[in-house]
Amino acid sequence: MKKNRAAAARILGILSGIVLFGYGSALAGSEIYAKTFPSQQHPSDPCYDEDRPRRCIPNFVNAAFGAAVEASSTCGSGGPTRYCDVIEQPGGSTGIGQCHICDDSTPRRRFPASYLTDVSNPNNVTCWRSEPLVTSQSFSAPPDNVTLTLSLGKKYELTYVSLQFCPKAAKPDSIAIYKSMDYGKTWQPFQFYSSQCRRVYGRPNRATITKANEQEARCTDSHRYTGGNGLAPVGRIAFSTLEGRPSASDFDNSPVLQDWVTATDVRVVFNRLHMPQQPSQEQVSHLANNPGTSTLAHHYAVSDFAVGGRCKCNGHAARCIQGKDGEVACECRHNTAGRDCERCRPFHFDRPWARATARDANECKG
Ligand SMILES: [Ca+2]
Repeated sequence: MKKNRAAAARILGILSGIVLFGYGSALAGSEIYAKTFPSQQHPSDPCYDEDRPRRCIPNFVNAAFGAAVEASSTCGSGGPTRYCDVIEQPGGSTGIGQCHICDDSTPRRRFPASYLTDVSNPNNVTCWRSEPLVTSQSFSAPPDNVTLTLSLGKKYELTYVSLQFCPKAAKPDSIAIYKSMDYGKTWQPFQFYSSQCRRVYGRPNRATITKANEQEARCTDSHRYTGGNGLAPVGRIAFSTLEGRPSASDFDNSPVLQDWVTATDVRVVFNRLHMPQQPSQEQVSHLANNPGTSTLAHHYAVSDFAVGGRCKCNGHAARCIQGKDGEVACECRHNTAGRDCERCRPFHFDRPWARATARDANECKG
């Protein structure tokens, strides 16, 4: 019934066009048709409110989900390797638990980087593990760099970056997060974690962010207090990109922060598993009885690497789609064009391009 009524109305509209303007050109008729039935022009398009353009944004997603991560080190990738669990002991100290074998050629003993971005199921935690590390006994020892690189294949505006560490594994002391805005050509610091910010990264601990330095990475030791101390067996770090940045409440009008949250790639560098410290009497005797096992417990193990955000379309698209060339791009509206709808379509330069805001879609006009 509804359909019939709509069809009848459409015919009436066309007729009224003809009646009003006589037997004008087909173009004039179609223009009137479009104006008479604006909702028919963009049926259920979130980028338009009837005929009025309005800001539209893609859904919030975990952009890392299912994406490929490149790990600089993976336990068992070069053949069977022994590693050991870290266990929490009464009193808060940690010790060495059971030892196991990782081996990339045996399904149950594999810990590939793909386990960082697979389905997160609390009943079946899948972990990536690095090769066991050589422990450093001094502050001046070289850092035990292990790197994870995630390529999103498209510009995103990120809200958070989080890492969930595996049960029965050490939680790293010093972690650096970098981002790229040009598909991995250049990188810039995003966030640092360390119990010794000044010493490891040359930055103050928990520095205050002002309007003058909103695009600067901070260093914090806060990760030490979420889930225990630096060697806690379970833990998570979550970096909120806008937290503590003054213009976050006025994001629409802050090109600095719009730039700050933009990334095509995210890189995590585990710089130090833990700072050298005085081992407990118990650990000393354990090491004496089990030579070599201490080193095997020193590895990085992460069960989930998540990156929350939205495909970046500058308010001019409601979704991103994969083109025939395999590239993901925004489905641009408002007469915009480009992978991120970052410019006006040809012949639509009557007003300069601008990002859509809540108030104004800033449609390009021809
Ligand atoms: Ca996993």
